[in-house]
Parts: sequence; structure tokens; C-alpha cells
Amino acid sequence: MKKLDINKKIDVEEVLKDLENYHPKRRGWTWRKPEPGLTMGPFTYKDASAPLKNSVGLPTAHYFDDVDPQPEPVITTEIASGRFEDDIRRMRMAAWHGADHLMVIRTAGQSHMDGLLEGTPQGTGGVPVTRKQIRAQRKALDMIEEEVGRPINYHSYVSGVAGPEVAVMFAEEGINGAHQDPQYNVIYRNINMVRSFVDACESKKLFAWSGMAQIDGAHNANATARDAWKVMPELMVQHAINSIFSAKVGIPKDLICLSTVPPSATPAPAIYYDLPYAVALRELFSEYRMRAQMNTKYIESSTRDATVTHVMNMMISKLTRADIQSTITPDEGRNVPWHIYNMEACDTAKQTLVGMDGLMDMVELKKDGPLRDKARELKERAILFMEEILELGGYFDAVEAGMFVDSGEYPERNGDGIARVATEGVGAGTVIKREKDYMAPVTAHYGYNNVAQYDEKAEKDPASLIGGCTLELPEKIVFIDELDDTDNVHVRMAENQKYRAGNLVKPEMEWLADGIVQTTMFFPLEKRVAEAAAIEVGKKMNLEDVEVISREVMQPAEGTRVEIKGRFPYDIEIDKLVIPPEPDIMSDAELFAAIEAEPMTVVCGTVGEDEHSVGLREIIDIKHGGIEKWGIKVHYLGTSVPTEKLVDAAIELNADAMLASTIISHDDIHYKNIAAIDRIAKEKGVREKLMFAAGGTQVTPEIAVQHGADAGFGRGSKGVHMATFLVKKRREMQEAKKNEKK
Ligand code: Z98
Repeated sequence: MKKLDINKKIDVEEVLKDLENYHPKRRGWTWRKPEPGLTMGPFTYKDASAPLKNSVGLPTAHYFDDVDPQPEPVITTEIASGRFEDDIRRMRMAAWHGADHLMVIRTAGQSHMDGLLEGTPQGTGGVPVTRKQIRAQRKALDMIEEEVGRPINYHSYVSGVAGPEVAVMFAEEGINGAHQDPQYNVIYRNINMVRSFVDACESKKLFAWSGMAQIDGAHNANATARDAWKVMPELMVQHAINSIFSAKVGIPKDLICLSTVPPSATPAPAIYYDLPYAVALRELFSEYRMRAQMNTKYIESSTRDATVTHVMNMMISKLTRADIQSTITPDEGRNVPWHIYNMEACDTAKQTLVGMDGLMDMVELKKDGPLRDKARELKERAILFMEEILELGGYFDAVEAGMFVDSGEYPERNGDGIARVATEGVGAGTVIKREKDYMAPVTAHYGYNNVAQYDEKAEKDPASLIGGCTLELPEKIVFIDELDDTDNVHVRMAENQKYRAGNLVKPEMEWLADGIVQTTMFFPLEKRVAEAAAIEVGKKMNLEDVEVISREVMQPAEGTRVEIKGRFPYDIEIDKLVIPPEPDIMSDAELFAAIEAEPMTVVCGTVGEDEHSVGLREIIDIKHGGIEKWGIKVHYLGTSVPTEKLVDAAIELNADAMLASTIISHDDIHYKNIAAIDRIAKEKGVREKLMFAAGGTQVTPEIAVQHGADAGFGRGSKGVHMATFLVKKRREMQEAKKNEKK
């Protein structure tokens, strides 16, 4: 396996090579390693996990020694653009932003497939999951996890009547986690109940064998129910059914994860509803793991709004417990599942969780009052729900009676639940009794393998009957490449090859060279008119396929904020770009260290007959990042300082530098002043040892230097530019002196 070079793009073609012989280097789920008391830079963290080898820190990290602490929960992000080759690049970016649980691939409901598919048909309904995609992504992730220095959990879905087949493939290919919940099939996909539960036994057995973590499907009730905050008792019942069922099949409880979502969202008084629910859930299911996800039902197209909902979700995670923190965010509501939103959401999670590091050392949830009363009430309602299921005759009867996803808060019922019939649904009647001579010479299987009748010795190791199955002997796996020769990864990559290797680039949101861009604008117009105007703007910007993706009213008549997306149809030639040199700026740390090691004094003033002082004050004053900030001692002589006085003051104070501000420019007086200071300093024999910089709005740096300054600072200059110059110039002069002596 090749090692990635952090400065080079991942070579997807290389990943695709020799896939038929690639096998994952490990199986099973990995939790983060908690490192309480971890010190990074100037801080000690209470709830951090082991840091990454390579990562992208938060935008503000440069103020804090560039530390990039990682929170304790595993961070999930869902990457499923339909093109697995492009998702690989996104996964690498997400891993660098702190994601270690990547959910993937299919954009088509897997439940609709009645077998494992090969190929990647982009037909109506999206792309199903296939072995090839999984293998390519696992291979890429095996490299990426080396690069970031943390195992990456790779995740997909086990649903539908193909569930067990898919679960076998996942176990073979090193998938580390998956959704699996037979109730999901029954309620949302109308798959026959008996079939779903029998299949689930087989699937869960494979989870148990390979150490995969399982996430249940209760959150789908939040997303489907008319009023999600009313289904809280039912959610607990759904969690209970799948959790204990999974444990009985053999999945260890610490790999059974409840998919929990705050049932409400603001403008509801969200915490008042959601916190008692979260507490009740964690009390009832203390042995199991929590996968926390924000409520996706109540997301609109505003990124800001969705991000706050996400942050509120993490506040609950922090106040209670979350072992996996999902970051599914604005993309879900906006239908713009783009690279940038995965990264933003991972950053939101990291920022929020790290920001609340140690919170529970300082805060305690009240032991009585409304929190506990409500939590108790929810548990009671859930238990009543369970009792009614038993009274009705069991789960299947309860589903037939429409007990699930009813819009009343149990025990109140509105009679609008999703009812299914036990003898109906997809795959009804397909569960058959095993024949006497039935045998299953496989390693992970629910129930008896029945191999003894063929070879008694095989009873303990049923697969030995066939010399081992694909779980132990991956070389037995038959790898089928994509079958569609018009739609496959090689065709797609050949089409955009020129953007991969060459000199051309296009902006991108989802797929290489998709050309998609997004623009935000405001119109002093009411909503509908503003939307039409925004589309027109997009067209006039030469964008194609312009669509409004978000609109927010600022005031019904005064105006609307609109976001559009569109396709930029042109190529940019990289070698024709004019790239200005990077501004020469030293970091805070370097500047502080340089001045601390060797103090520096400067004299300054506005020279000549010139009363303008604001610019110079901004360059020197600490308040707006002037040079005082790093400890440079500044003697400010005021305005209209005669040129000779500036030089004399420098001599008197034994300064390192003179800074002349000169604004007025008629008759080139600013440059004449600069030349005068240079001349006087030379006459007095001090020019060699004094640094001299001149600045002003009309000063062109090159011309200032031609007139005798060591540096000129024009419009837009800041204290940091001046400080960098002073420190570097001093070093240069010291070097020159040393060389002279030699
Ligand atoms: C999440 N974005 O939780 P199809 N099984 C269960 C599921 O919840 C899901 C599937 C299967 C959400 C995921 N949930 C949404 C229990 C999907 C997927 O048939 O492929 O859509 O099944 O992170």
C-alpha cells in the first residue's frame, strides 16, 4: 500500500489498480482513545482524545499555538455524492477535519435491491452500494488513516431483503459500522416483518463476528412523525426492541449504538423537551452506546439555522453522553451535499465539543425538579407502550394495530400510525423451514449450521467443511468488476482526465470539475421577486443551470437574502494565473520572541509640515495591532516633526529605527522628506546603524526606497508589516556586520 504524500492529491487511479486483490488490513469498530489531562500548547483538556498526526485546525487555531485538540466522541460525516471516486477525495479532507466515521456511497435506497449488485449504475433513484466501491474506498481509507494517525471507521447500511448478503460483503470488505434495524424495513420500507427479523438475525451475527458497530433506526421516527416531539415514548420502545434483540443475537452491548436525535428543535423550547428525553434514554440504556444526531426533520435551507440546531444537539451530547457525534447538517435540509459542508459540519462539531471541554466538571444536572419529573414520565409512557405491545400479542401485532409513528403522544393515539400486515409486504412468504439436509458451511451464521451430518469434526468450525469460507479466506471472494461499460468509474474518469493531471481547473462542489459555484446576495425586494432577480443575476454572471438554494426574508418589504447555485462553464488555465507574492508577515510568536530576545526602540512622527497622524498611530498603537503589541518601544514625536529632529531624536534615544509618516504629496514633498532624512542621517554618520522606514497613503514602496528609505509602506499597510520589516532588517544588518568582521 502506498504512503500518501500530504502535499499531493490522492491518486484515485492508483487506488483502483489491482482492486481484485486488495483486502482490508483490519476489521471491526475503533473508538477514540481518551486522553484526559492532555496538554496541547498552553491548555490542558479534560475530555480530549488522542491528537492527530496531520489535520486542519479550526480557523482561529493560529491564535492558540496552532493546537488542534480532538474531542472524545467519534465524529461522523456522511459522504454519498454517488461518485465514489470523488468521495474518496472528500473522505481525505474530512479525515483531516477530524472525522473518523465515514458513512457512504449509496444514493439509492438499498432496501429496494433484492440482491447484492455489481456495477455503479446511475439510474433513476441513484447509486446502490457495490463491492467495488466499498473496496476502493476502504483501500483509500487504509492509506488516509495512516496519514492522519487515527483509525477511520467506514460505515454503510444493512437494509432490505438483500440485508444479509450485504452484511456478509461488509464483513468481508472491512466495513466497520452499519445501520441495521429490522423495524426500519418494516415501518418505512414495507418489507415483510417475518422476513426482516429473520434476516436481521443473520446480519447481526455478521456484525458480531466482524466487530462492526451497529446503529439502529429509531431516528427515522423523528424524521417521519408529524410532530416529532410527540414520539419520545415510542423512540425508546424502538431502541429497546433493536438493542436487546441485537444483544441476544450476539453483538456486544458496547457495539450496539442507539441512534438518538433530539425530538424537537427551536423555536420550540427545545432543551426543555429534549434534555429530559436524553437523560431518560441514557438512564434506560446505560449499557449501550449513544450515536447522537441533530434533528433532520426540522432543517431548512439556512446554514446558520441548521448549524445552531447542530450545536444545540451537541450541547445535549455534552450534558448527557454521546459516543458517536453525527454532523449531518445543512446539506440534508438544503440538498447541497457538498465537500465544503462536510468540512464545516466536522469543524462545528470539533469547535463545539472542544469549546465545552470539561463542562461537566463545573455543571451538574439537577437531581430533582422538571428534568427528573419529565424523564420519569417519559420512561413510564415507554413502559406502558411496551405493555400494550405485549397485550396485543407482540411486536408484529402492534405494528398491525398501527402503534408506530402515530402522531399522538402515547398513550394518546390519533390513529394515523404506519400499519403493516404480518403476512404482507416485500418478501412475504419467503421464510421457509430448513430442510433436514440443510447445511451452512460458514463461520458467521445464526442458529445451527447442521454440518455434523456431513462431517462431525466440522461442528466446531463449520467452514472447514469447504476448506474455509470467504470470511477467513478472502482470496475465495469473487470480485466482479463494473458491468456497465457506458457508466463506470473508468469512463467517468476518462471524461474529466484533463482536470486531474493537466493545467485546467474548474470550481467544484461535489464532483471533479462539476463547475458548481454558490453566490449569496441581498435584494431590496419581496421574496418571490428577489428569487427571480437572483436567478437573473446568476445568468448574467454566465452561470448555467441557476437555481435558488436558500432564501430568507429580512423584512417582508425591505428585502430578502438569496443564495443561488449555478454551473460555471469555463476552464481556468492554472499557468496563466497571476499569483501575487505572499505578503511578508512573521507570526505573532516569531515577533514576540525576536523582540523579547533583543529589545527594539523606534522613533517616529509625521514629518515636514504635515498634521496627519492617524495612519502612523494605527501602525504603532497596540489597540489595532500596531508594533507596540510585540514589545517594540515607540517614541512618538507627534506631527509636523522637522526631518532633522527625527534623526536627532533617534541618536539621542539610541534607537534602532526611524519611522517617518508623510502624507501630503504635492510637489512630491513626501519623497523629498524621505530623501532629506536619509541625507541628514548620513551627514551625522548614523545612517548605517539606523533602520529607516517611511509610510503614507501616497507612498509607493519602490519610490520610497529610491529616495533613500530602507522600506516604504503604502495604503493598506499594517503594524505587522512594519514589525516584520523591522525584525528582518535588523537581522540582515547584523548578518552583514558579522560578515564584514570576517
Ligand atoms: C443517519 N442519515 O442515521 P436504505 N437502516 C436504517 C437506517 O436508518 C437507514 C437505512 C437502513 C441517517 C441515515 N437512515 C438514514 C436503520 C437510513 C438505509 O434503504 O438504503 O435507504 O436504508 O445517519
